[in-house]
Amino acid sequence: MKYKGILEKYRDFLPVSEKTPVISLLEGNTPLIFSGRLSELTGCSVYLKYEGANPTGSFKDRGMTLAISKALEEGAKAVICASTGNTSASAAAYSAKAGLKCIVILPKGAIAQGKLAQALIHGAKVIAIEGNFDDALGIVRELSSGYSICLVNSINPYRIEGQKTGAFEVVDVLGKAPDYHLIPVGNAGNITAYWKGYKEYKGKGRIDSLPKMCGFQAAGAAPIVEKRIIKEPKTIATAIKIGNPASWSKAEEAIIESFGRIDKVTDEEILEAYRFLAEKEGLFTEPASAASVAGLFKLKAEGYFEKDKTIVCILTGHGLKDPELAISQTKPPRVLPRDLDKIIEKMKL
Ligand code: AN7
Repeated sequence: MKYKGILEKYRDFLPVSEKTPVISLLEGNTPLIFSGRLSELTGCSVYLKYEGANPTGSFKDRGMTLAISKALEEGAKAVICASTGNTSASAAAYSAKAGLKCIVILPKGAIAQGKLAQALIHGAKVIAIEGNFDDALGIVRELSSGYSICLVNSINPYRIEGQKTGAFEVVDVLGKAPDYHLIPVGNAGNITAYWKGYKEYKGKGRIDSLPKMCGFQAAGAAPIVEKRIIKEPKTIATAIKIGNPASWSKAEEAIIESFGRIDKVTDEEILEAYRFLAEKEGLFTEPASAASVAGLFKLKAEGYFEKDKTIVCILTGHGLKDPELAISQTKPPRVLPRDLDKIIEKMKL
């Protein structure tokens, strides 16, 4: 059957009716890639779900297809979001397709270049504020309540509904639920959504067991781990530089109900995993995405995983989102004259 995006594929699980004008860029259906190296390391079967393969390069498209379709169905003329970058890129693209005005509030200077480029080129009205993501979210909450603009941050329940389809895809490929589900945590919408998805599949008898949900925050932005609001979050993983997550209690619920874990990984650990994924797995992710694999290395070192289990790590966004970071982590190319001998001499493999 021709692939038509997550709203058509998982229609029975989603609040979509004949009246819903489906706005889709054929998101979802992302690769679940087996990792031989990580499997050997852990004694488990490890799979990496490459969400960077979504149309705007991150998992946000799963929630945005539904949020924008419903906004249109409900007669909205404009949508608004605060963002560390990916939400705004996705909102801008889906709004462009829907013919909706899109307003984006960003923390100034804290957005990776690729994401900013996306929001701008799709024609969103982009405003940078002097403040962090949490300040930006506070502002859009106020604006959307007073001015009949539809809020498309993950506080919007349709975002979570759409994103839960990630869990359906994992199960549909594996034929079962994984034993451990590792995922980066920022605003905590995605861990909430995956947990909801797994539970719904179990409710329908599609799986017998549920995974342990293991969420990873950046060490300088780990409010859930430290059980306190972080006023000035700090991390190179700008996507998850969030000090007061909107879905905080839902994330805690997922972790407690699933007997999982919430933990933090340092920027060094994130960068190590980021480089590992690029150099050994052929997967270019943005740094926030590598937090799940940084978490895998950390839990493995602690002896957390039982043998012969199945582990899924979610790689949330594409590496091209943050080209500056990739460049900063590598050596620039050598410049040589147009001289074959000199080039051969330097080619030393
Ligand atoms: C690549 O775009 O919050 O825990 O405003 O872009 O569901 O917030 C992005 C979050 C992980 C964290 N990985 O997911 C935004 C935004 C990437 C991300 C997260 C984000 P949540």
